[in-house]
Amino acid sequence: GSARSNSKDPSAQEAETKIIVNHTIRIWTISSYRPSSAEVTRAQVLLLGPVGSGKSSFISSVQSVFNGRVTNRAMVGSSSTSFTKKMQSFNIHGQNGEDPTGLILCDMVGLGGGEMIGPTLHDILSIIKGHVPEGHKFSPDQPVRSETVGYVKRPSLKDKIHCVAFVVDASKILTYPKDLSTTFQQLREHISDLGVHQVALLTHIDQICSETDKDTTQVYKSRMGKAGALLGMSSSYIVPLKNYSSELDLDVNTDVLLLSAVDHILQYADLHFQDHASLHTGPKID
Ligand SMILES: Nc1nc2c(ncn2[C@@H]2O[C@H](COP(=O)(O)OP(=O)(O)O)[C@@H](O)[C@H]2O)c(=O)[nH]1
Ligand SMILES: [Mg+2]
Repeated sequence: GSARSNSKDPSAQEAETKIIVNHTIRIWTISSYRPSSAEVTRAQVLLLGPVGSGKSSFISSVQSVFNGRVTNRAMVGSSSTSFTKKMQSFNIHGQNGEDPTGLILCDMVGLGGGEMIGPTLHDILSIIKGHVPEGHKFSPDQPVRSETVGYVKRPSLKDKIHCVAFVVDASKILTYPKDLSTTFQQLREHISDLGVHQVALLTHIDQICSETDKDTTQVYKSRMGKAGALLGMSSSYIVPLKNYSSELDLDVNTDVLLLSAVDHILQYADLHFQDHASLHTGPKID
């Protein structure tokens, strides 16, 4: 409120204004994002990570930022139901739900690790290549094949995944099963072979902050390092964030991190479009 802002020193108030202005600009920039390829109208991003890492919450949270209010989607927390066995794409909409942004986030069943059965490497790669139809139900004993209902035989750029975002929970980074790291590295190798760039989202950072009253920055730095090791990724590809989980109102600091994540994702999706364009048209001779 204004009463509180009045008691602040001018520099703090200036900083706060700066955050709000940046926030507005960022929402506007992302809302008006369009892929740099004429072949596609939206960047399709696949979220991959263990059950409970916050994939569905991320989609819901990003949607909330653009809606201007917290919207909770039913898909959050539905860990072992059939809901998560399907692939679902969510078009992120602008304020008032009108203009869709140039971003589609794809949610799917969580990766295995331990005794959980997740999607197979084959099925994940089929999605990325654009063969899998929307709403396809994954089943470990029925791999995606050309006989699969709705199978896309000759996928074009618009059917494919343009960027992969790995999602890991910062509060569980020390206790994830060891074979999860192997799964990630294997996935990364194959996805890189397809020419698709990858980033990572480190969720639940609000929980690691409450774990200790001591030096939070130290804990935070160490978790970023651990996430990098788990994924075999440099920390410059990892964005820390907190999803909206139980709060009723938006918070500008939470929004800022969520928007950074989206910005980061779009940057790497666009890199894919640029790579793709130069592959097909070659250098311009002028
Ligand atoms: N505190 C906190 N809880 C989160 C965060 N992200 C997700 N959650 C909660 O973690 C649980 C699992 O999240 P969900 O999005 O369903 O994970 P998914 O299985 O990867 O789709 C839910 O209860 C969420 O409310 C976060 O950043 N912070
Ligand atoms: Mg989910």
